[in-house]
Amino acid sequence: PLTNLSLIGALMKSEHINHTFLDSVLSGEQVDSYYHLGITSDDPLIEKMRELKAVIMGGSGTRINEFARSWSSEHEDAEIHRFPKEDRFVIRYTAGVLFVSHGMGMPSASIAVQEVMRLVYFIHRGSLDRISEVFWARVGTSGGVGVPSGTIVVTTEALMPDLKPYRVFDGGKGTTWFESSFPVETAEAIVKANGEEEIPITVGKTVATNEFFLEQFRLDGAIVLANLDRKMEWLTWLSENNVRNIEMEGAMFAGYLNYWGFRSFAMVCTTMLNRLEGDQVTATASQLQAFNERSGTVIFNYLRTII
Ligand code: R2B
Ligand code: URA
Repeated sequence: PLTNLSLIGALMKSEHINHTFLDSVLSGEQVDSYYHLGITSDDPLIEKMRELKAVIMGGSGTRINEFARSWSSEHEDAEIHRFPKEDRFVIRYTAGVLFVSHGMGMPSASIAVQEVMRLVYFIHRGSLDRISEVFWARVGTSGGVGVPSGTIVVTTEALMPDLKPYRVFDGGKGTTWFESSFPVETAEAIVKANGEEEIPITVGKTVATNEFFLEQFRLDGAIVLANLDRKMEWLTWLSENNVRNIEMEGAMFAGYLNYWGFRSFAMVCTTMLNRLEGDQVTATASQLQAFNERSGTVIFNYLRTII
C-alpha cells in the first residue's frame, strides 16, 4: 500500500533516473567509480554517510573546508570525513551534511553534481523517499544587477544569458532543455530563517553564463566582443526581467535537480559588485571576505531549521 511517504517519493521522476546503471550498482553487479570525487561505491566512507540530509556546494575548496569545520563545531565536534582526492573537488562529510566544491562554471560543476547525485542514490540505497528529502544548495558569489555589492540574492529561477533555460546538445535528439525554477517554498523559508539578521537579502532571477568575461558582456577581458552600449542594453534587459545577479552554475544546478525531481534546493549568492557600475571586482580583500561570510550565514541559518 502507498504510504504518504511513498507518495512524496513518487514525486521524484523515476523515469529520469538512470536506473539501468544505478540499480546495477545497488545490486552489487558492478562497483561505481565516482572518478572525480576519488571514491568508489565499495569505499568504507559510504557507511559513515547514511544519515545524509543535505548537500552544500560552493565554488572554492577553502570555503568548503571552513563550512565543514564550522558545521562540525556546532554539532559537538562531529567527525569530519575527508574525501581522499582533492585535485578536482574538495569534499567533506560531517553531521549529516556533505560539503562539496564544484570549481568554476557549468562544465566543472555539472561533473560534481552528476557524481554526487549518483553517490546520494547509492548512500540512500535507491530509496526515492529518502533521496527526495535531501536538501541541496549552492552558496556562491556573483555580480549584482542593480543591487549594491554585498547583497544576498536567493534565486527563484536560473537562466542562460539569453534568458532561456539550460540546455545541452544530446546527439540523438538535438537539444534537451531543463527546467530552470527553484522551489519557491525553499526560497521563502531561507528568507524567513534570516529575518533577524541585518543582511541585505533579496529574491530574484539569476543568469548563469559559460564565460566570466564574454558571456557576462564585460569590457575588461583580454578579448572583448561587446561595447558599452551593447553591455548596458543587455544588463538593462536583465534588470527589466527581474534578474538580480549573474554567476556561472545556477541554470545547470536547477536543471539537473529538477530533472530528478528533488523537492528542496536553493541557490544563495552574495554580489561582489554592481554590474551597472562596472566590470572589475575592486572591493578590498576584507570586504570580499565579509560579503562571502554573509552567504554562509544565510544558508547555515536555514540549515539549522531543517537539520
Ligand atoms: C561565481 O564566481 C565564479 C567566477 O568568479 C563562478 O564560479 C561563479 O559562478
Ligand atoms: N562571479 C561571476 O560569475 N560574475 C561576477 O561578476 C562576479 C562573480
